Amino acid sequence: MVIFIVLGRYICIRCFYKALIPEDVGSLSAGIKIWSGIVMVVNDSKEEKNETDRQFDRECALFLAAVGSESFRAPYEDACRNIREKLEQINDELSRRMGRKFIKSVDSRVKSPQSCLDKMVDKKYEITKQAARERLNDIAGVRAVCFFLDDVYKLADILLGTPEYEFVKLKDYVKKPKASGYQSLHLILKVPSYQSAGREPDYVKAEIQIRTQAMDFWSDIEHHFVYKEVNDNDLSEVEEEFLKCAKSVRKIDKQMLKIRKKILRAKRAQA
Ligand code: 0O2
Repeated sequence: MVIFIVLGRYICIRCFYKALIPEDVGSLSAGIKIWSGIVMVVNDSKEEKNETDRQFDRECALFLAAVGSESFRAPYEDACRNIREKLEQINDELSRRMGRKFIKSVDSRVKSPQSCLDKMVDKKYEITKQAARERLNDIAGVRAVCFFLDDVYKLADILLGTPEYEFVKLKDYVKKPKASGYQSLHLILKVPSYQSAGREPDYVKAEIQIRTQAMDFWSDIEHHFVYKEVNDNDLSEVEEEFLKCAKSVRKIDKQMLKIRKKILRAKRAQA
């Protein structure tokens, strides 16, 4: 479009100067005609763009209503509840066996409609509830925070061995942290939702993030200040600092594990 405008202006100016020469007076009106033609093309394409924007806005509004509806959200609420109950059972059982608390805390949420929409737009997915159901792994999200590094893997193994759940994907950002320094183990599972009694359960995807306290501390702060921050400022220096902290978190987690093992050995020696 910019090329059209520049070309149009050039033709008009040329025609105008040519019109100053008595034998070429027709050029001025030709120039004006060309210019008006270009203005019309530009206006038409603006109209088209506005129509595309309006269509997109309509799709988004429909999507937000669908994804915000009770019928869409209920199976995900159910899946979160199901996982929380399972984690509670695991925690009771393992804490008793280990003689220490196994899971420190559990949080869950169903992703907000706006957050679903932002992710769909970001990932250039089709803006429909069907696509959201199929492509978003974390509409139901549960976070389990453990005390020690090896607990993270122990918990993941137990969940993977739960017959009720269907395995979808495992993302190990503990072994291979993200470029930001983010560490966490993500387990994506299909979890049953018993919405209507007597019927076969519906399965929906849920993401379980398992991490240590130290990883959680880092992730919470980074999420707040960098990850979701739309910021025009250059954050590279801050990101560099976060990366350094992530390395420290890694070290601390390893040290804590060593300390726990040392204490255990000492206790056994005393017994
Ligand atoms: P929110 O608001 O926290 O929910 P996928 O479709 O699963 O292949 P996805 O979902 O982009 O791809 O997977 P990814 O990169 O594994 O991220 C899933 C979630 O992990 C994110 O969800 C964040 O919660 C968290 N996460 C990922 N990278 C980072 C990071 O660099 N820093 C922090 N603090 N958290 C991170 P959402 O939906 O992006 O955000």
